[in-house]
Amino acid sequence: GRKQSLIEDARRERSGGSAGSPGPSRNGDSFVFEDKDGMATVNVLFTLSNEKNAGFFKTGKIFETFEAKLLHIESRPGRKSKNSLADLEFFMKCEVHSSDLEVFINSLKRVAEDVRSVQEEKGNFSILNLFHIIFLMSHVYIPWFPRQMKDLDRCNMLITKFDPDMDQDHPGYRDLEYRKRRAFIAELAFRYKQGEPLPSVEYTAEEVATWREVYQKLRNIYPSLACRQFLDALQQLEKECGYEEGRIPQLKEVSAFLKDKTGFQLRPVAGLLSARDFLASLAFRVFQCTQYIRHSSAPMHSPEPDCCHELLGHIPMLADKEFAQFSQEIGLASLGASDEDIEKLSTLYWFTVEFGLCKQNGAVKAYGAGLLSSYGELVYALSNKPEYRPFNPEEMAVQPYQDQTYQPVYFLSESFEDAKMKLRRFSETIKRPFAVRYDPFTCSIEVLDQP
Ligand code: HBI
Ligand code: NLE
Ligand code: FE
Repeated sequence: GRKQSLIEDARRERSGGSAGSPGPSRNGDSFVFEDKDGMATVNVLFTLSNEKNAGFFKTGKIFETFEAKLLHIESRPGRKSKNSLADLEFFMKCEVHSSDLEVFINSLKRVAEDVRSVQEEKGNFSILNLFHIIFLMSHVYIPWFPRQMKDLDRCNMLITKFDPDMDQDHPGYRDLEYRKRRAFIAELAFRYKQGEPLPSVEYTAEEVATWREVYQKLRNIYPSLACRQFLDALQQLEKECGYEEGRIPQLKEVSAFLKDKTGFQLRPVAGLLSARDFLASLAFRVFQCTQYIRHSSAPMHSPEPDCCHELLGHIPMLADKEFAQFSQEIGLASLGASDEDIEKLSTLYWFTVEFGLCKQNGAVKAYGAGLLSSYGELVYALSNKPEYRPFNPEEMAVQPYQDQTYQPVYFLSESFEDAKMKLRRFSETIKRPFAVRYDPFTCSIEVLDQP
């Protein structure tokens, strides 16, 4: 039955026949049962030997990475030894994306011995002790990460820090009107699905007045304190994108502007996101933007992001090619990283993208968005009060930071080029059992076997 049709299929394929049609086929060395929707079911058989006992952990990682669905698992003592768990032969039936199949099998070959894909396997297999599997797998958990742009709809884990409904110190805590407004704007973000047109907000006169105050004060000091890339982009935004003190720009128009400049695009977010979700979207050149504005009683500094911070701090910098690439690289390094490494990357992000300083023509200038959107901290950071340290990712990644008020220490880079190079070198030290690459044609992440 099945075997016969497999042989027939292989023959047909060789003569250039029914390639791609559903049903069993041979893909390289693998026997595959292809589904219609790009998924393939494959039976793999492999041995994990004594010395490579850690192989089982790694096998689990590979399954996680490729989002392989385990449909069936059995084990039996391996051929070499008959007595221990350490030398086991496994039989697994699993479902993977057809396009990943080859890399999937190759990855298994790196951690296991005698990897074969078989049509069916009979023998004295037994179902492996479930607790044993759970125990082994629990050591190798690779966090889920988005692989396609639409997966960003799942990157929505909010942090309740600085929330006006929860935090008694928030300037809006006692202002029910403000909290209602925040809830309304948050709802727009909750409903948003990737690819939809960005929601517009009709800002009230009070909100525009806050924007005006922030814009005017900052606009005056930018020429002497902001870096060249920022000033260039701001000028373009004022000319081409309606940036002015009398009106809060809409995400929709700003996103279109950025798309043309660096391919970055925006999506609305309800508030502070988990570092993992926030960084992951950068891998796709997607920037998650809040749309509400800070409370009118504290325009010169806010510990949380708001539209002043996004529009004045981040957007001009994201219009710079060099900086856009720098941001995406932090994002790519974060995909599937351990919690520990996410913490390091988000600290790096903090001291660069948010609070970075750089030298330009012998003077110190700001490129960090957290500085460029806070009049109070921008003036402070470029005064002689804070401490400056040279750009050094190893040191920056573990430097404790301040997220309530001004930073006690800032890191000063020689240039963006230099920062990018050092960051790239640092991300190479972050170990993952796979590599990732962004495919700009499909806007998706390719997971690659480590070279
Ligand atoms: N969430 N919405 C939003 N905006 C940010 O700028 C932001 C975030 N979450 C985490 C974060 N920034 C940084 O502190 C880094 O941890 C990535
Ligand atoms: N402190 C910044 C501001 O007031 O605009 C916001 C920082 C968000 C991380
Ligand atoms: Fe920010």
